[in-house]
Amino acid sequence: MSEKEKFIKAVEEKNADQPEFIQCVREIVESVWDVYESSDKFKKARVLDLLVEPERVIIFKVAWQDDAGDVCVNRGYRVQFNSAIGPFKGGLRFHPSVKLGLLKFLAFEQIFKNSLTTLPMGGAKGGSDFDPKGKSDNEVMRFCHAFMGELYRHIGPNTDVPAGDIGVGAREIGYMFGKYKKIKNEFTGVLTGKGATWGGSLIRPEATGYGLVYFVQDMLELVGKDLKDKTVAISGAGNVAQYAAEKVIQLGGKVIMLCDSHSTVIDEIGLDSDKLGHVMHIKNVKRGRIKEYSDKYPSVCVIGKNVWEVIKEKNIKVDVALPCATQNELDGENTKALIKNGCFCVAAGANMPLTSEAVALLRKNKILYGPGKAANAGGVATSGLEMTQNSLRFNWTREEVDGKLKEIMKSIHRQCVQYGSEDGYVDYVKGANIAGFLKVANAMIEQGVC
Ligand code: NDP
Ligand code: 2IT
Repeated sequence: MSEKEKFIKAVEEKNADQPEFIQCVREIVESVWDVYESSDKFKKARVLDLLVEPERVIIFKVAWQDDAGDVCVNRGYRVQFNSAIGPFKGGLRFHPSVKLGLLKFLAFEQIFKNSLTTLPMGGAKGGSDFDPKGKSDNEVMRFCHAFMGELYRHIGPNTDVPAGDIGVGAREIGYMFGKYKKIKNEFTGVLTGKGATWGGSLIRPEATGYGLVYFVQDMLELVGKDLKDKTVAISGAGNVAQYAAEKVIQLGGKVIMLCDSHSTVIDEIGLDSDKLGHVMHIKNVKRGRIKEYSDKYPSVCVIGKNVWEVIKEKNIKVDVALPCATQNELDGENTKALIKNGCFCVAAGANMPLTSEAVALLRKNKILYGPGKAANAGGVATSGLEMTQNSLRFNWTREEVDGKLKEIMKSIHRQCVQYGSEDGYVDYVKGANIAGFLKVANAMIEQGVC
């Protein structure tokens, strides 16, 4: 067995019940191994062994009462993975599937993503198995207050700055910020994704989706293509999917599919801003299901499967695919169908939305593929810009933040090209992993064994 396989096997044995974490570690180790092995400095410092162990994991009880007065108990987590290049930074996820292994993968991925942004942020992730679906605003508030009633001890504007992720949006950030401020008696930039009138950055709500599409533009430009009149399939109907769709439409692309965890809508004419406004109303205001889209636009087709299954079953032609829902949503079989149907670019709005088999197929077929740590880094990058504005006690305009976001996405793209170009094909997986790794590994070594 090679040294690399021995290393991966040891990680597997130590984290046997954490498949997503192992999947993510394997991908990064496969990419950086040659760089690691050829460096005495990295090997002597055992930098990879140090990297795969989180600095700290916090697990806590969250007790709260529902509207009927019944006691509810959830589990809260914060994985503070690596702070070599800045304070811990990363989102909070509220979803019934949340457990330690899932958050370890997300926090590990975040280390390299944050490194790519060019900003000084370490990697973290947290959340709870709490399900906000079907809960009243008051129940969500009581849960968020109880969650922050413990988390506040472990975070701070110079220590760890959480933000949103699946199930955590502006409403939840507001409740958590209110509780932190009350307990600590201080108004600081301890969370990002705050409301625009109380410390939030303009463009942060849009940033992940917009940044994803800016990254796609950069990928396409390099091969002499653009988004105009291209057919685009987007999975998800939440924060990332909505603003990815908005930017694609602004750039003249045709968004024909969106989905949520229950069904996919196919709108062959393509969404426009009115239709997207309706999706935002259904998902953000009514907190309903995407299938309600057909109540107003009856000509669309609704199918109770995800976007990628639907493309395979109905042989739908798409040029660009943007998975923006969740991890491992796009598997090998559905990727084969995408390729067969002419897709030439896939970029991940979600974190690790492709299975390992799906990624391998895209790379083998030399399809442009932007992995999440590069393509969706615009969200956390703009969180970094929110932290800067909070420190300056100043707010930039929409145009200023959007301009900086575009520049950051270009810089990430350049780093991927620098480290991932091979025989005229840019392997963005390899490029992103090596560029992200080098900065963090060097910082760890410069700080000594600690
Ligand atoms: P939201 O909660 O706003 O939306 C998530 C969307 O994905 C919803 O439409 C949800 O469906 C759907 N979804 C969630 N889980 C599943 C599932 N198991 N199967 C099918 N559909 C599912 O989250 P975000 O848009 O913020 O996050 C989406 C992805 O993007 C995640 O992977 C997240 O980690 C990643 N990401 C988010 C960033 C951010 O700034 N928010 C930054 C970078 C990455 P339903 O509506 O039915 O719940
Ligand atoms: O996965 C991610 O990058 C996020 N959920 C955003 C994290 C952040 O701190 O803005």
